[in-house]
Amino acid sequence: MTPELHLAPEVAAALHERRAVVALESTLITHGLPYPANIETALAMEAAVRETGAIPATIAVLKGQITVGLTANEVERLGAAPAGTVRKCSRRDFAIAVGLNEDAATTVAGTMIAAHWAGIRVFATGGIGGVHRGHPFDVSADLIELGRTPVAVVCAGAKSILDLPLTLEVLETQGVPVIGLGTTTLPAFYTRSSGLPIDTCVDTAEQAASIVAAAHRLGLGHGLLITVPVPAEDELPAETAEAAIRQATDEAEAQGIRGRDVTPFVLMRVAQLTEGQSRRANVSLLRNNARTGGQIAVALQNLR
Ligand code: PSU
Ligand code: MN
Repeated sequence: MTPELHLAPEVAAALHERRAVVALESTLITHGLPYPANIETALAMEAAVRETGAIPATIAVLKGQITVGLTANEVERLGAAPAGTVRKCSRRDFAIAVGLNEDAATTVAGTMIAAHWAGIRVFATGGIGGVHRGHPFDVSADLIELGRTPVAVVCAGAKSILDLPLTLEVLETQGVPVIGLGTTTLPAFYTRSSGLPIDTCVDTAEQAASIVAAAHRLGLGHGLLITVPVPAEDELPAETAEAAIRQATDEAEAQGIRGRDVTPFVLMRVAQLTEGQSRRANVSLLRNNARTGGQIAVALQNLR
């Protein structure tokens, strides 16, 4: 195990006792949601995991230590940091953040890596990165990580700020099964369906866990994407989401926003443009995914 890995005592004990643990990411705290909703939502996700009987482990790099299981104070410290001061940590960033003793917030890719080092098999978040519209070479490292790190990522699909058909193509190339829990199509974050078919649909957390367990037995080394639509009562009208996304991506283009800054910029603009509407959907799906991740992690332990 990497010497820079620090497990919170509760997480270490839970893993030792083979209890269910769910990883949670920190980029949604520093780059995905505004203060103070970011802190409230991160803590609400932890509470939702606990309600299922699983233990939450929010992951970040704190002063160069890869920390699995942040305290509430640590979540607040990251969440209150001024925008742009905390590094977004994907695979390529670990060496920099650790080498320079930085605070850094782990993306889906970064969180998968640290979860795998710690021995955590289930991770819940909102949406994954993907292939950017109009920029088919801007492929999120999340997709490549899903192909090479055996962690199940529970999410509400991806926002249609991305090219969702191309995103599914890359997942196929990387050998990542895309599973719908209660859906036959890829959810599009704010809206329940993108209309794009995925690999299989299961109805229960137990069935999802059975697929995750099979993936581990087979040992092919890939991750899994388990997609869950936003709860129907909090879904955003598709036209509202689409109009905001179109405007935000056009602005990003016009302002020459590039690389790692594209996703945070577009997320921020969409939230501004749809005001309270997107916020409700966002918080609702995050809690729902955390709860679902907890149920899958518990079912996975019960299979052992
Ligand atoms: N999509 C969201 N909210 C987020 C992110 C994506 O709806 O907070 C974050 C996740 O941490 C994801 C990262 O891993 O953005 C992807 O960034 P990029 O496209 O630069 O790989
Ligand atoms: Mn990118």
